[in-house]
Amino acid sequence: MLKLYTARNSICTQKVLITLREKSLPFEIEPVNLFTNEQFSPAYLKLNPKGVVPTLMDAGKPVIESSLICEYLDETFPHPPLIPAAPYLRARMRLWSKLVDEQIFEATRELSFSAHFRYKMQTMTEEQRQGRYANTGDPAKRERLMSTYELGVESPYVFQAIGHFEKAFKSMDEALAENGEWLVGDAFTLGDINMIPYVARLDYLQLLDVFTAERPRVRAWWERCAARASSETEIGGRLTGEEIAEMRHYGSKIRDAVAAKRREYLAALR
Ligand SMILES: N[C@@H](CCC(=O)N[C@@H](CS)C(=O)NCC(=O)O)C(=O)O
Repeated sequence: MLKLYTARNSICTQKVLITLREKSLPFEIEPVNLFTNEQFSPAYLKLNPKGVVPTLMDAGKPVIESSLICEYLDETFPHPPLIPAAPYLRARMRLWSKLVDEQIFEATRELSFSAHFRYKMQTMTEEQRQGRYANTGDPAKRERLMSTYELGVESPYVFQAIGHFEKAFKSMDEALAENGEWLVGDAFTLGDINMIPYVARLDYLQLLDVFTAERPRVRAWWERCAARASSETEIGGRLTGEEIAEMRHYGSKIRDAVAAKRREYLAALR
């Protein structure tokens, strides 16, 4: 049986969960609590040396990095296919996972931390909080975490996040203008799955329409994706009412600031 190490409400894991569900694969969940630093336990670091979730275990072997896990699942369990057959479309599909891995994951993390997780981090002991910063082993990540914890929406990383999302939504709008319903070719693929959790998070934080109010094609794409059984079950279906209410509550508080920073970002473009 496949086993998935994950934390509650982990955006990176959600794309893996959707992929598993689209393929009707049975799996079991092994919970990792990021707020007590379980991701840095020696046993977990052996499986995932980066100290992050998700990790998929297949026949006792770890597969890490959510985009790679999704591709691994598609190659191992090819039906229904979620990677296009044509090499050109595969390359187009991978542009979306590259975008997420290079920019959109961090953009979402920074928005979530500045809105919401910084308050959860206040419930950690000072020792746990310092442990989380120190254990990342990556000075750039540590700097980003500390900045969003301390400055919230005023962190410069939030401004960068807004710029990254603005560019991503522009690219999505262009892809949908060309393809119609989905981001790559004429079928639902890992291209769509890669973007779903990050758009869902903005939606829960009440920040999505800041970027999509004037992008009806993207809104229609999101409605199609959100209505899929895999997204409903694996994102909303795994959250408690309290978790959803918290995201809405804290996200709404930074909404005006995010909209103002987006206007500032757009005004600086020539
Ligand atoms: N590129 C990795 C990122 C994984 C990642 O950062 N996961 C987050 C949860 S969504 C995590 O485990 N964070 C724990 C930490 O940073 O301490 C992937 O896509 O698998």
